[in-house]
Amino acid sequence: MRIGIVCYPTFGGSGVLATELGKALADKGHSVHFITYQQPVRLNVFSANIYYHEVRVPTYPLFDYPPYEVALASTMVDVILNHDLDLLHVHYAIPHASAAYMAKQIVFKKTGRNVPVITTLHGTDITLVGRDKTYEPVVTFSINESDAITAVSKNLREETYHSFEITKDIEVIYNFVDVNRFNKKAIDAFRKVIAPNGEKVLMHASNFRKVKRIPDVVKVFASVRSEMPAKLLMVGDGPERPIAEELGKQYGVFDDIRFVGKQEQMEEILAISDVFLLPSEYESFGLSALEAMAASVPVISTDAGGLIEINIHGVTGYTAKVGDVASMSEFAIGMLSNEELLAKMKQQAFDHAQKFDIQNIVPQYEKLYSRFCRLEPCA
Ligand code: GMT
Repeated sequence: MRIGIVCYPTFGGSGVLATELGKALADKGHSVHFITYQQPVRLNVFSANIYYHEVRVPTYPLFDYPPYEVALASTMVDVILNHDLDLLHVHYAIPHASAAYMAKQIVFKKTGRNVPVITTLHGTDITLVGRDKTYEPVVTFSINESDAITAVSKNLREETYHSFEITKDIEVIYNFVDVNRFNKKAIDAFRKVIAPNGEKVLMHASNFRKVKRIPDVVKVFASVRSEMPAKLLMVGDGPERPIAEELGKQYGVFDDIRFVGKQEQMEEILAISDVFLLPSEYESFGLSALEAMAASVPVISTDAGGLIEINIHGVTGYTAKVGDVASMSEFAIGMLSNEELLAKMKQQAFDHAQKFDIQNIVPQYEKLYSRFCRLEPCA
């Protein structure tokens, strides 16, 4: 099929997932057209089946806010017409679903063709930004106008029904991970640089926004550090970083924290980690936790949102209530000070990640697409 994928090109989970999906579909012989304002970070391969269409947003002195959505919809129209796309799959509702609605109407007016639009809801487009009264009417309308709607967890599906007047069925297609890619042996030299004396390595990865509760990461680490030699790897960057640094100093653990910035080679960093911390206020899914599990790293997270669908308490790691730093610390210390338990949890985390392997999930999207095939058998 010829599939248009619209996403944010940044390190955020929705962009990562959309890019990995596009790459997997291209590997399976589909033509995949990425439509976004910048080369997606994970689009780091060459494939004859992958096309990239940059959305240019011309500026003009009158525009305090250049109209990205208009430029996006116009680019979608061009790509649909020039490449005869079979469907558009948009990731993250705002503003992608409404831009797709606009593009669909324009193509219909021009050609009489109804291009199917599939919207995948990812999280904050529903639970945070989308609920804002400024956006809500357009978000509700454009979700309802989509030909198919998917959510990345059962929790997100329920949240969507709860917060918006959705008149259609929302299907759950879980996020996925390429287990083969993440199932890596640790690079000894790298481990020696980070933990030269065999310290335990804790890790957190995110965009360091408030919802991630970065201070809780540092507090849990400080508790662990008071019991054993340990290091904390902070991957990513964002507004809460200065707070993490400040807290690290306050707790006297600053020298044991390494901020490694935004990284593409997550598998190499995960391979030297013993525990992954994700104490978020909310996660629709928690793709970073799944990537950790695929690398045999157990997860200590909150039980918020869809996290409990991914991280099984006492099996793949542990979950605690939001803000319950004491329990999360206790779980981390318990696991890190018991080699047998740690090895068992690592294995169980890895085993559970298989359920979300790319090979199991991508066919679910293909099956969804095939409902909209124009040709039989679906090309
Ligand atoms: O919150 C982020 O880290 C970014 C955001 C995004 O859309 O890029 O992530 C959301 O989508 C991810 C992929 O489906 C999920 O794994 C994250 O849990 C979700 N974030 C939240 O719900 C806060």
